Amino acid sequence: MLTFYNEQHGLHHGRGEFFRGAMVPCFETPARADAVLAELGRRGLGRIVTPQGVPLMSLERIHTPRYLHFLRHAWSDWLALDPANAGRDAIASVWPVRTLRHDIEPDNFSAKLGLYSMDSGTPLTAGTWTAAKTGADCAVNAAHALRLGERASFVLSRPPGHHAGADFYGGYCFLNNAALAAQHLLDDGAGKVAVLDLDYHHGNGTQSIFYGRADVLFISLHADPRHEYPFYLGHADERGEGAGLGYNLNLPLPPGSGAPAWFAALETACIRLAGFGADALVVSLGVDTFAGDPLSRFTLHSADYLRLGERLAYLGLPTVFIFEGGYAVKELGVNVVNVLEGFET
Ligand code: SP5
Ligand code: ZN
Repeated sequence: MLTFYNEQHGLHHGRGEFFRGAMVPCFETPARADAVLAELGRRGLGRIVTPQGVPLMSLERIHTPRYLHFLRHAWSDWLALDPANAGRDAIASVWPVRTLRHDIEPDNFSAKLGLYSMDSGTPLTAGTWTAAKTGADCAVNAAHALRLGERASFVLSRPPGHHAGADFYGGYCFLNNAALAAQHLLDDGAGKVAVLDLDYHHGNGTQSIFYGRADVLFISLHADPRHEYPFYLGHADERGEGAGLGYNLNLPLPPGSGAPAWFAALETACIRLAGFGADALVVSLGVDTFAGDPLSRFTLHSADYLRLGERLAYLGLPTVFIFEGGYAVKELGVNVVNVLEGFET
């Protein structure tokens, strides 16, 4: 297994996120990726490499030029509003809900923040663009490695990606690494690619990006959005649209679900995957399904992640693993590396 490690991930470190009207420390911290890197080293699981930078054109395969332009210039625009903003993260305070227009980008930067974001829990910081871009480099490089003959690769990066859509950020995510990897596999010659999203939260960004397409099958196992973030997407009746009808499968589970229910849903996912006949697989690997996760309410245990890796290997597909959520920092390394080790053995 080849790991593409984002050495710049620490440049994205939010000071806090809004939660029930208060600023609380960010759950999505640099310590998360550090913990996984340390465990990879302890277990000696394959080589760790640095990605080559990819052109912005590769990012435009998934994200709109307008959104990429916003993200790239966001921090300097934020500073231009008020020099004192250097000591504060950028968070939106107004959003264009139903009946308000999305087609005109406002000049006001706070209004731009609202146009391009979906929540107040995702601070944009001085190093966000650099960290996210290097993460995207990792994703495209990891996809390319499969074409060069690797059976599997792992993107060890943060911020995560699966909540980010073509032109918005949220849920701690800015650039959709899983979508970038899937698109690169197709651009490299794969005919069909499957994305399996195992994060506790529904991968609304990835779903929305591929919703109208039949060349990418999106499957997500997650907590029922009636109760959990991202709340407004991820229901079982979302099956795709147009040419993409039948190529989106959501398997929501009630909060509190444990390994038996979760692995049963995984079997449903694997059956659909087998029927699809993908040339390659992208796994959005969130381990916030862990019993000890501070944000989440599933109850998987560390040993379950070994079993998960073994089940994924049995699909027999070239696979890119992408690190997404997981906030129990102490057990994070073991849980993530257990999946990778289960896959390798
Ligand atoms: C990638 C990923 O896992 N994103 C998740 C974003 C979730 N954001 C909402 C967090 C709500 C905070 N809830 C705190 C509960 C403390 N018990
Ligand atoms: Zn999550």
